[in-house]
Amino acid sequence: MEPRILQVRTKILKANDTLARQMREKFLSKGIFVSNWVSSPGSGKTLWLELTLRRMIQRGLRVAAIVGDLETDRDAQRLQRSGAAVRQIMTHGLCHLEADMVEREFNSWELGPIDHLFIENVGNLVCPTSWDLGESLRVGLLSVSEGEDKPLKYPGLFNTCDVVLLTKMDLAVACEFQRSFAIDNLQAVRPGIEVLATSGKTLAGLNEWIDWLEGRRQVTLG
Ligand SMILES: Nc1nc2c(ncn2[C@@H]2O[C@H](COP(=O)(O)OP(=O)(O)OP(=O)(O)O)[C@@H](O)[C@H]2O)c(=O)[nH]1
Ligand SMILES: [Mg+2]
Repeated sequence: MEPRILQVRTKILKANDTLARQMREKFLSKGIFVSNWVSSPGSGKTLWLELTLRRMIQRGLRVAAIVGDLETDRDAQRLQRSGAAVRQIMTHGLCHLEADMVEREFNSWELGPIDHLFIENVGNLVCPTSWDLGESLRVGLLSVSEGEDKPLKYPGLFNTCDVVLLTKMDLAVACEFQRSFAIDNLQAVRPGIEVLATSGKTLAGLNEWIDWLEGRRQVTLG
């Protein structure tokens, strides 16, 4: 990359990091646990998030979600079916969310107290990597039809995740998915990473996931 372009890019990323740090402190001081969901397009973020929101509401937790897409508010409409407050950000060509977009949306929202704020990022295995959104947890998803090698091919993204959900496990046999190979590859790029196997169709892993996530919130907020 040309030195001048590199300088501008570094400056923009630094400004994003500074804002994201402030946002994280603000969210945590309000008792809000923020998670940023990243994965390739179609790997199951919206379906699993809708199920997560629904189940958390059933458990009496206060939840809200922001979802980013290049175009359409289709995902927001799907997530709203859970009963949660949801906002859609349309990026009109940008392949990731940035901290100031989330901040603007959050500040313009009349939202009561919440326990969890979920951010579904734009589907992409590269662009969201360097953009901190003020989250306390980064959730990666890897669906069984993508191939077990994706963590090795996109180490930048999987390396920034705290937990990875293996999604669409109901299709694992048809895709000849080798779970242990996928887990080994995830461990190679991020040793010690938590991995959970899930299906949005059979609901496999849902209760375990909700328990894990709520546990993380409680530990983080003390
Ligand atoms: N069989 C099966 N299909 C799933 C599962 N999860 C999601 N799908 C399907 O996969 C397709 C994509 O799911 P979405 O939830 O829209 O994926 P996404 O990651 O939100 O996609 P983008 O927002 O476009 O990046 C939909 O047709 C879902 O019904 C699953 O666990 N099993
Ligand atoms: Mg989606």
